[in-house]
Amino acid sequence: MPVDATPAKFDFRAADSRWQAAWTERGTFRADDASPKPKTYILEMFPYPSGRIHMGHVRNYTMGDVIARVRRMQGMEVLHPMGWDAFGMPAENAAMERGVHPGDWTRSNIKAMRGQLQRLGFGLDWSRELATCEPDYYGHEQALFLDLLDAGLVYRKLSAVNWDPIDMTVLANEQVVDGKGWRSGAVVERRKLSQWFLRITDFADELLDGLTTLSEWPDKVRLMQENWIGKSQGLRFTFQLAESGNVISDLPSSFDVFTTRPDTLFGASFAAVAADHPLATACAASDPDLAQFITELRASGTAAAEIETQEKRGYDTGLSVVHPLDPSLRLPVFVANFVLMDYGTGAIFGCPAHDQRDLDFARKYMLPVPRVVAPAGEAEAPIVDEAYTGPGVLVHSRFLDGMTIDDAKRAVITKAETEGWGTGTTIWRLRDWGVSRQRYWGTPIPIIHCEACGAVPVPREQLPVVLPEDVTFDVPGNPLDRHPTWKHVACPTCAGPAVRETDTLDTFVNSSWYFMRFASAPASAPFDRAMVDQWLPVAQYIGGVEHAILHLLYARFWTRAMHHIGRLSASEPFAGLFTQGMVTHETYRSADGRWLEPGEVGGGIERATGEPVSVGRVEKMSKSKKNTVDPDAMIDRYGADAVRWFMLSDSPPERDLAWSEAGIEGAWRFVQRVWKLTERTSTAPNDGLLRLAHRSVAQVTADLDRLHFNKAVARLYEFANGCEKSKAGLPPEVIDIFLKLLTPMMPHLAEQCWARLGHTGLIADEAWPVADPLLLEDDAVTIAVQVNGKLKDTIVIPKGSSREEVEALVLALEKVQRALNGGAPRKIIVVPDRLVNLVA
Ligand code: ANZ
Ligand code: ZN
Repeated sequence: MPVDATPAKFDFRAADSRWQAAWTERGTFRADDASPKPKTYILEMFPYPSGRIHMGHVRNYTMGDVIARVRRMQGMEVLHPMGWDAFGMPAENAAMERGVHPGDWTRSNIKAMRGQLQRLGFGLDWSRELATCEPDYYGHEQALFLDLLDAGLVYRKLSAVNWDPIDMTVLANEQVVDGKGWRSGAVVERRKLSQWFLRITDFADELLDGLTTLSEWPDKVRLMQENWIGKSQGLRFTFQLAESGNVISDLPSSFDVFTTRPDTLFGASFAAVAADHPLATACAASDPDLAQFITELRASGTAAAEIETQEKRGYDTGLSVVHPLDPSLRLPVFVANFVLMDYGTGAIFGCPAHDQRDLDFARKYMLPVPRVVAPAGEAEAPIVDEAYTGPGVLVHSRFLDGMTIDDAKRAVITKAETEGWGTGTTIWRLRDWGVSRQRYWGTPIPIIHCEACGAVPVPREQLPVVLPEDVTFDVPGNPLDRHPTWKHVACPTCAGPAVRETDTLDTFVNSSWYFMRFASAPASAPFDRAMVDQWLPVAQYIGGVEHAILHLLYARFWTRAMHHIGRLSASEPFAGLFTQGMVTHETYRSADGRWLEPGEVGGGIERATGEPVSVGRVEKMSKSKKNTVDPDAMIDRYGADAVRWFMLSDSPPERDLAWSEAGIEGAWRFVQRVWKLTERTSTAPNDGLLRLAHRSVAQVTADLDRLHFNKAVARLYEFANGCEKSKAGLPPEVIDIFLKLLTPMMPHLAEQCWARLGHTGLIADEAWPVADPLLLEDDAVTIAVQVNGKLKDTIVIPKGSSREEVEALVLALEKVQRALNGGAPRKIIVVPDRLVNLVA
């Protein structure tokens, strides 16, 4: 393929499509399962096919592509696949709003977005593309669900759920915002439904311990997971109800509470149970006001985060309990809105002085606030509106007085255990994973319900259970439920009339194993163990921090569950994780307050009206604020490489990147500068440029290894500057190195220049350059070594050596040891890269 050697400008329109075609034709980025090379798996979180690619995707996939291309050039067999997280609500919303079928909507979005990704020239193995909404994916998911069922990791239980009365679906706690459905905005209700659960809590310990092995994960993500799993040590103990005048039938004689602060037991001033607690139910049977109160609590929001912010409300049952450490003390029993039924035992003792929720509650219901923990000398300091949760020793606590919090905890636990009223326990914040969704566009749960036989798994030979296509969305609710025929089947066990489960699986199930299917996709099984073992764990996973908890935890659980049932060897799915920042942009508003798109604004003026525009904050690109920039439009204007380059420049990858016209134009100019550079070849040796080239190799390689893309970009600018400054032309070795380093970031331009220089193969197939240590010596500095200000010696060390390194080297010098008479200096003054002065 000869390249015209003369055009003055890089023609990205021709080059982009030409090289994309060349890569496809040669299968350049196909991963070979049988390759003898070391294997590595680079993955970006697969997109939801919402309609169009946005800049956030471009940034995410560009980063992954750079890593994948570098690893390939470094001689590894790289798996870098792409697919579609294709089930979920938006498709059903589109169906409801616009009457399109969710399948048609999804598949046409996939087609459009695939085209967009291909225009960016990502080195992806498209032969492994998958979409979770196709039976050849979700059918295997159904098989895995049945495997987990067989292994006892799936169960069904009646459970209270957050019910969105408009979307007619169950919401996860995190989908409830201020007591309202995150999408519909409807006030969320509590309902009891039979739901399927996965036993993620069986793996709580493993999931927590496993975090310590994930050294290539951001600390913040590990911490978020740790908090989500929420292991706490505490005491579970029994409160005996005190004798009371009015006899309520069916009243239990005691109830259990859970506390993480048994040390504060003498600071208790009340006990409280959740609205759904059996004690509350029993009392409500003969107390209509309480029954009314409970109904009100159920109607209000139930997400944990929200309960934190709600006003504390309680109802005094009139009952009281006996204090376990002093039978002469009594505590009143409330039903309270801030006590959750599904945490601990659904009941607490309240210690207002040392728990903010309890304090708010105590102030409202005028309960005492005795302090029992205080820093030294503050035993009598009153608690005002802030509970004291800091360190200190126990006060006003009889046998505990003077103990530290930890000692007092142990003392109370020991006492409870010896006296038999409580036990030390570990409890977890993590709940089992409820996977039932009352939606159409998801994986059908492969279960058949029979009056006689109960819940019967669909026989494996009948998988996949395929979603019916003929469904309607004209009324809210689940179309599978009201489909005339789909759900009516014969029971696999007794052949009697039975109905299919009409709930579908949470879409997080789809994304919990897609990376396994990428690694191996036989027709007859979800994946092949030997094949998956070759690729997993993913070496580098890249995605948004919004998935730091749920997706990553579920994928980790699924991997462990698969490991547990012997389907693969890995126990963690993602060895390395990187969470990239968002792409942001200025926002604009017209004189009359409308949001304006960037394209509607020019020179501070709204193009259509000529009115001045107010420039708002720089925010995450979003459709609602109209501050998005369409990747396609930018590729049309500047070409794929300039867009890719800009996505990597300017900001560290974990930070937000502000899209700007100036930024993309700068990238565009750089493309043209590179094009010009390749015109200036020469055969004359140039030692300075050669050194620059090798230094750049060392730096860019190290930067990319650490995912410091912006630094690698800056090095390449430096490298290009150096080349331009040189009066003579560029020696072939220098320009070759430059183009190779550029390839992962600007692959089309690099290929075009490579061909222009007369090479016949692809630069993508070239080996990554290796720095020659002899040419890196520029990086050494000579340091003067003084003792008491007098020069004793000089040493040559790498530039930028740390104080510790320098000190160690200097102290080992014979001349220095002699000058110090073998003693240690009193002080060492280090002027980095210049001198060291030892004061004896
Ligand atoms: C008494 C106490 C005194 C508490 C004190 C805290 C501070 P973490 O750490 O998040 O696990 N609690 C227990 N079960 C609850 C439930 N079902 N709903 C609401 N709150 C509940 O939280 C454990 C603490 O949260 C427990 O320790 C209990 O209050 C409360 F100075 O017991 B504590
Ligand atoms: Zn049956």
